[in-house]
Amino acid sequence: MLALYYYPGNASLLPHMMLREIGVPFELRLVDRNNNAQKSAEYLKLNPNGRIPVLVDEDLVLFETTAIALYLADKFPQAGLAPAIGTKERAEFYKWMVHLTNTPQAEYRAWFYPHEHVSEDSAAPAVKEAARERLERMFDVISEQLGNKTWLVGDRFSAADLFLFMLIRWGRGMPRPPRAIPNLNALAERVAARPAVQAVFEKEGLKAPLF
Ligand SMILES: N[C@@H](CCC(=O)N[C@@H](CS)C(=O)NCC(=O)O)C(=O)O
Repeated sequence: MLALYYYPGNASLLPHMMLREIGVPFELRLVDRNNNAQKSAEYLKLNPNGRIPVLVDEDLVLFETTAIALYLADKFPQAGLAPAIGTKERAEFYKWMVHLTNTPQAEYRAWFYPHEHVSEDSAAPAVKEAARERLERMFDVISEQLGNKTWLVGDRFSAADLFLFMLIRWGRGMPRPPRAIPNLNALAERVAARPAVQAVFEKEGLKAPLF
């Protein structure tokens, strides 16, 4: 059976939402961040980077959220979480999955963990502030690209919308949260209303404000 190593609200949220959308049986394994379990010898055997999530599928042990998401979309094509291979929509889907992971997701690392980017702790607030400015610009661009469309890729819901939802959610404590941008707020509302996503909120114990 598939197993997902997770912590509530962490990057594991994307594969968790996908697994519930797919409707396949899977096991959830909590990585207890309160005890730094993501840095334990046992967990480092799964992901030597000590980060969440990891997906295990028999002898496959996969780290990197986006690799997990692409794998799940391919393994369960009937769930329709990615457009068909070889289509222009599939290319757009790749663009968004890669952009979301290497641009806003990576920038959030600087917002949430600014101390990782400095040698003097006193410089951390300036790093956080610069990350805030860059994140705001990134969400402005995503908003412009989304325009008045319902979903990010073509006219169909996909894993890219779940990914964007997770990133909008992570910014809920920012001075100008992504939900302050009307079309991003509307997309987040559409995603949050999905029964599979509601089931994930309940399972992970995520409470309002959800984004
Ligand atoms: N590029 C990685 C980043 C994962 C990541 O940064 N996960 C965070 C939680 S959202 C984490 O494990 N933080 C705990 C730590 O770094 O010790 C991925 O997408 O899987």
